[in-house]
Amino acid sequence: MDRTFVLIKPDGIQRGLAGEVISRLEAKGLKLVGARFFLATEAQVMEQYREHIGKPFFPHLKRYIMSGPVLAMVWEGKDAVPVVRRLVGATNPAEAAPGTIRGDLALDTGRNVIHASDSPASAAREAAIYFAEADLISYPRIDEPVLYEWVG
Ligand code: IDP
Ligand code: MG
Repeated sequence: MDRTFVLIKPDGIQRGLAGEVISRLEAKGLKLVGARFFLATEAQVMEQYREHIGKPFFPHLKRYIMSGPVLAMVWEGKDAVPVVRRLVGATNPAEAAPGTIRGDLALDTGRNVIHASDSPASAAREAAIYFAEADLISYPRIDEPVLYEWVG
């Protein structure tokens, strides 16, 4: 089964959208396997967004992600990485499709509620910034026999 890394950014927490975001991922059938609520450190943000270091928006991005508590999670399911990226929507919420998290819940690229990994390799690297392997819990969800054609 595939895993992806998701982080509800400080604007999502401040706006009380954590429950809405979690509900959407749960309702899709994805399984929560790890969660932590905390203030991200500069080192963590630099590692999470290392491909953006040096870009003009990076200082703003770093300040934004460190501006308040975040909720980091790992979600598991078939094709979890591309499925969650599609649920999240385009980086610029003004262009994100209606029905997506950013398309429905945000307006500004610099305040777009949620991060989700863009590849399985990124997901593994990003999850390891915030979670030890022992923090991620493998367990059956009771709906799996009906959620997947090949189970049961
Ligand atoms: P993604 O979050 O959809 O993967 P990335 O291009 O990886 O988008 O950018 C990471 C994050 O950096 C974005 O989600 C957004 O918060 C911020 N960001 C990206 N481009 C801009 C920009 O042009 N202005 C302000 N913030 C930006
Ligand atoms: Mg990205």
